[in-house]
Amino acid sequence: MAAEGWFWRWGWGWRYPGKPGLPGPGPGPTTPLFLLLFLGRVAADITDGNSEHLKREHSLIKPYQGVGSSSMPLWDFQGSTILTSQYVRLTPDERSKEGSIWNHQPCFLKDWEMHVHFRVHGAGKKNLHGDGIALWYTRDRLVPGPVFGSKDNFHGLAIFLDTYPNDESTERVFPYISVMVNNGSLSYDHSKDGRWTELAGCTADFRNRDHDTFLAVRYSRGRLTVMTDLEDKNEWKNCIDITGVRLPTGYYFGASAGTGDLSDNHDIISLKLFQLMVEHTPDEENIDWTKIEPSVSLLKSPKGGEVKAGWELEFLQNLKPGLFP
Ligand SMILES: *[C@@H]1O[C@H](CO)[C@@H](O)[C@H](O)[C@H]1NC(C)=O
Ligand SMILES: [Ca+2]
Repeated sequence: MAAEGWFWRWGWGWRYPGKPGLPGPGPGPTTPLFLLLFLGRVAADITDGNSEHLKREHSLIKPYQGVGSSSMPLWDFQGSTILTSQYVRLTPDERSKEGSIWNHQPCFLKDWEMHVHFRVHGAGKKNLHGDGIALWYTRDRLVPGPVFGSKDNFHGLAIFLDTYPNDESTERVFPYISVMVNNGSLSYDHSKDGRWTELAGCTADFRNRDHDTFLAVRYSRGRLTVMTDLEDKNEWKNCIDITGVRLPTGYYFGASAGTGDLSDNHDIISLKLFQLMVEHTPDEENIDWTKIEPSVSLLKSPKGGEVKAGWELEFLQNLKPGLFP
């Protein structure tokens, strides 16, 4: 477990991109043993926040040039979405609104990290606000629908920032962040907050904060990680970390939001996409990544029929005797 903790401190300890002057990632205060063991792999894995790894064509950054313009659009938007100089508002704090913003170009990066600067705020008191934001990496774009303002039975990845517990029997504390991978066959059950289709999730207190709130999504070598920075400390906190996720290249990034009887302002301030410098084996390089079907390999535990995420098993397998000198 120490290795795991160190890995994240090293790779994610600082939310440095976009905040000039912050120290870059450095080895955390843990044992040099792990440093030696993991340095090579980790060093290849992290984004260093360099502007050269920022992909402008997949990023949404102030001033929002090339958004919705007809000549050279980088992003398209629909529904209730409005642009100001300071933010992109997907929905206002009004009932029954839905809006989205979508990258114009498909993304062909195999390994990437998206940093999302967002705000969810409104006049509603506790549990009288909704519904939330969805972040997308999907085959289809700009199609309105019931899933946080976007279409259901989607192909690809969704990250839901759900502010309202529709399922009254839930023990979960909201706001709640969850991820879902879909090949078009699954439907998001809004009345259950997507419980049956969710792969992993965490509680995250991101609503009505008086400072900036951030989320990061990393996808690399089948590993999907979601981190949050909600406490104004410039530190990433782990929310979701699963492996066995297969996503094709050539899908679109997007963000959408919806309100119903309850509402909120759902704002995106920036979306920054970083290319991760990761090597792949020739075998991996040789397959056509655009043909990959979105899927997740969840492993049934032999005991209770309980579903075990791939990473748990992988972690156990990695604890072979002799690995640590
Ligand atoms: C799509 O996903 C469902 C459920 O996860 C699975 O049963 C089905 O085989 C998948 N279809 C394809 C074409 O991969
Ligand atoms: Ca909900």
